[in-house]
Amino acid sequence: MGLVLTVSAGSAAEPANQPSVATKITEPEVTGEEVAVLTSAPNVPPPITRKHATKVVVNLEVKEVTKKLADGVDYVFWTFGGDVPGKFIRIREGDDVEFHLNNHQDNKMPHNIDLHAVTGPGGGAASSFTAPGHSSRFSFKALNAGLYVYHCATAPVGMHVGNGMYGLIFVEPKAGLPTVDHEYYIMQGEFYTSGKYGEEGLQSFDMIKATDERPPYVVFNGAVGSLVGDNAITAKVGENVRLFVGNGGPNLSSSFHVIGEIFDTVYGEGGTSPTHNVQTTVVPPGGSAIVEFRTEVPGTYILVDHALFRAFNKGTLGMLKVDGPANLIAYSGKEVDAVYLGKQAEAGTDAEKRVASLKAQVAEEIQSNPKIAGLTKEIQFEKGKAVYMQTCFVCHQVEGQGVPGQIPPLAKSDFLAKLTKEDYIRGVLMGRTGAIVVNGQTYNGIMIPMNYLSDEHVANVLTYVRNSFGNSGEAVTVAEVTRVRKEVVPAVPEASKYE
Ligand code: HEC
Ligand SMILES: [Cu+2]
Repeated sequence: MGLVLTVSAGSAAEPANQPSVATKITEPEVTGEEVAVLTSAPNVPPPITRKHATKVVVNLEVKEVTKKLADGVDYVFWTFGGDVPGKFIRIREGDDVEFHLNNHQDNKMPHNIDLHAVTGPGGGAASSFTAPGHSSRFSFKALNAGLYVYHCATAPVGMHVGNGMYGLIFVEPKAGLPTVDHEYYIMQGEFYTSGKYGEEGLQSFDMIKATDERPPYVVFNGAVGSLVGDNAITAKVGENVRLFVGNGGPNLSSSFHVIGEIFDTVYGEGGTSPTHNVQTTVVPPGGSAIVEFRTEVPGTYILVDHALFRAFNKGTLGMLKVDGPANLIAYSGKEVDAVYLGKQAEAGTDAEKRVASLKAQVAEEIQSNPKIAGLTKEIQFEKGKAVYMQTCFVCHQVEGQGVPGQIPPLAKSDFLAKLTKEDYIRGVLMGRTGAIVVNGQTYNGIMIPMNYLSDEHVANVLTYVRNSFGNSGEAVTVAEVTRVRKEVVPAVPEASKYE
């Protein structure tokens, strides 16, 4: 049977280790019974309108699933309900919760759950340890209102959490929260993949990177791009938006910020006292915040972890699209632009879809057709564009036009036209210095070596550059880059290798 919540029969002065008398809390106002509505991010279950406590049955299933972490990158996520973050649970202060944790029979690992909304040792963990194909039940009373994280607490705990085992449970205060037009669920977490950011294929969990706190990915809602483009959350001008923000970690604190918005209200740390007029709110691993704002100006608002390399290079970037008439009193400018967004702007628009549709075409043509070479080049081109928008555009600019007197153009560059493929590749791997003349102008700058890019990234970006901005040329293959890299990066001398 389920656990009976115990309270100490004595007063607060009672010694902590004295055995307490088990007493079932039966509050007269707990009436009725219902099954909790659970939602996947970014959706939130509807506000609770009942004015009394009830018994709430929560059925949560643990599933180990292979899903997309980024374009071309898969990962085996361990989840509460099939997605990262886990299902959003919404109950009311004073409710009696009967919790059922089901561990799907196809799973390989035992799991459990620690809900920070539970008062009691382990937050439910000890009572919910469940082997694959089994189910556990325990009960608790929602004593404190607030927004709480839940997570798996099975050893190695960091690994279970690092694989995606976290979510939010909101214990709605008795008086409820003010009514808003939209509520969304956003939860940050890092992923410690064996490969670098963007390295394609199925990635495994890297324990050393996790211990060193060096995640290749830091994302909202379990994947790069989960809140970008068609997946963006939305609102209309003049509406009130509430975000339930959590952080699963396992290691990094989030500096949660919405570019172009000020939070009118923040319930800091997921508690119940509101603060006002906040720019950035800290959400620690295992913590949360509720943020609210009214949208005044139409456009795209970017949700970030303001530790900005995470946002622009590791994936912690989402979008809120606000529709409606311009509000020239509040703001008179243009929409957030591609230069701010870089690669993410592309991910949010067409590049990803183009790659998918081109790949599908390749699969169709593969049998017989010489068109394959052309399609492969197009795929490289689209992928290379993403690399360009992340790496090269800062200097050479979005249209390859360069910066007068400082950065040479790539657009219709006569210098570029004379380079061999090897020269191109060497330029990216080793950097460039010394005076060069491009389209009649002399430039004498420094281009940093970008040898941290993978062979595939270099091949793709050069294929893109050689076929954009008025240039045309053959594709650069991965094999060519691998060969040049061997020449320019001398092999490690035998003596200095670790034994
Ligand atoms: C930090 C700024 C910076 C970044 C980032 C950068 N470049 Fe450059 N690039 C330069 C500068 C400066 C030069 C001129 C170097 C010189 O004067 O010798 C240059 C020169 C070049 C040239 C030869 C000149 C021309 O206009 O045809 C090519 C080709 C080129 N870069 C390609 C790339 C590619 C591809 C990337 C991205 C993988 C990239 N660059 C990233 C600054 C940059
Ligand atoms: Cu687990």
